Amino acid sequence: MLNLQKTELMICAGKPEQFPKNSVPHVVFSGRSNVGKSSLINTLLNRKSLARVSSAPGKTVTVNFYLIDNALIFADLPGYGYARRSYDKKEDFSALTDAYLSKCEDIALILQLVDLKVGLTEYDRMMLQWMNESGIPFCVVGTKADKLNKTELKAAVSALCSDSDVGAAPVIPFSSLKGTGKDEVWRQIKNVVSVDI
Ligand SMILES: Nc1nc2c(ncn2[C@@H]2O[C@H](COP(=O)(O)OP(=O)(O)OP(=O)(O)O)[C@@H](O)[C@H]2O)c(=O)[nH]1
Ligand SMILES: [Mg+2]
Repeated sequence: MLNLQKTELMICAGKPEQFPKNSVPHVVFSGRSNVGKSSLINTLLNRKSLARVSSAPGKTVTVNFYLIDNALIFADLPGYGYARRSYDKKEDFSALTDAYLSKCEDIALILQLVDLKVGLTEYDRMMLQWMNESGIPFCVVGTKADKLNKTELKAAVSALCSDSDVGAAPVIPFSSLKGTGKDEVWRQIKNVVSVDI
């Protein structure tokens, strides 16, 4: 059994040399700034504030690696698409993400987070197309489900399910406020990672 209590922040990597190389499977959290990546990590690990949740978007500017019970890594990517960031810096951040995604051989699953109220952005589509080509398993996690009523939620989820860039990937509605979707996200992780969770 994976002991979620035994989770530590390994490193906030600002350059590729700092990426961990310990052959532990990685689950990657990708999505635009403010979509809820850090909140999802906290919810999955039953923590209030392990991953820093930002009041202002664009706070996570490093790839943050969390090691869970020496058996699994959660990689919190810098949020993309934050308009107020300067052009140069934005380029830097995507270079860091690119280096990680293209070089890391331990990525077992990517969770692509999409705000259910916002839907797919241009950057989300770029990520989805890259993931489809890479062959790395991925799921779409629709965040902030608590902000939509039943009808809106159904429409938002079915729009994602029928999107050609999403393809056959699972779509999981999620709310960190209510805990909705938490078990389903863990189920998807268990599907691809051969550790006893
Ligand atoms: N209503 C609601 N708000 C949420 C939910 N998840 C996150 N938020 C809020 O959205 C904001 C951003 O959440 P974060 O988890 O920091 O988002 P992030 O994707 O890590 O952002 P960056 O690190 O800037 O890329 C915070 O104010 C959260 O409280 C959710 O499920 N429901
Ligand atoms: Mg964050």
